[in-house]
Amino acid sequence: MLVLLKFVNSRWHTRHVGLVPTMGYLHEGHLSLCRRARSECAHVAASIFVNPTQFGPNEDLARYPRDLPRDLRLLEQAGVDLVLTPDPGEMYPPNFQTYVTVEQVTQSLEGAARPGHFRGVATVVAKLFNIFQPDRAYFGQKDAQQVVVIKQMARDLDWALDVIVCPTVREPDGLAMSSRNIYLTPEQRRAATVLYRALNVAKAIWESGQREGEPLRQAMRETLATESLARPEYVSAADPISLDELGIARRGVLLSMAVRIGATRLIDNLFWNDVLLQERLVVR
Ligand code: PAJ
Repeated sequence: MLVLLKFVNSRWHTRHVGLVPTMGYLHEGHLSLCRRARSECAHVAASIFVNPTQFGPNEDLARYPRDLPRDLRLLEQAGVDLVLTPDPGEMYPPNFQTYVTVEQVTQSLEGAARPGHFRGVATVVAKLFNIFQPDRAYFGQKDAQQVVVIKQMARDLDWALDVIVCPTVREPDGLAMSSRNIYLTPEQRRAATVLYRALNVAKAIWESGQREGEPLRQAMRETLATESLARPEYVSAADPISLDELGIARRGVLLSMAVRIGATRLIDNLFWNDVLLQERLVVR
């Protein structure tokens, strides 16, 4: 039992430190998180670290885009006070051997497609939470499962911080901003708009009252099939809390997909919430 006799620490009732973890090569999506943190926190820290433990052996770790001078300029303009840009050897020194595994919500979707990915994400985010001791940490809805995993971890491991989820920032044609969009040729870039189109077709069906998962998945598959350059890896209409594929929706839906366009793997999602969801995937 913990008995609170008096408030001895002002951090218990004010919001001081905001943290925005990133892998750099920043775009408006990242910067929207920084601006949000700036508007809510006395101090704003960001990290730029292409985290090797969250990449699989055949993924794009070596060629992940990097531009530190530009990133630092953008972060300064967005009002960030402090940036951590560690080397891999500083985050994972020789003999490093402790990892964080979040069990159930990492089994499906990105977790199934990218084994070990969320172990790497949870481990590095845990380290960043310990290094910065933030009161608020900012993440994008673009990586919806990542948010669910981090919220689960923060709850399970008793971090007294708020995980704030910010809306996905999109290009004018709907493509979700991503550091990986730079890989796309002009033709692939045009084809990539099919992800958001497919999500919106399913959204319209949901809004017409459809609450079964399969017709929503089918509508997304059919729309993706109209684009010959798009190779879907998965298409999902899942329960937004358990992330299990939906039979019939009871508490909203998370529509998501991973699609290869050429060699580039893109993800996107939309979701609808109800009262229960406020707990898990709040986008304010
Ligand atoms: P990264 O892909 O660089 O993204 C950093 C943060 O920016 C994440 O919270 C992500 O969801 C958010 N973000 C990316 N694109 C966005 C968009 N279009 N709109 C809004 N937010 C967007 O996600 C990671 O890095 C890493 O996994 C990390 C959490 C830093 C751990 O290594």
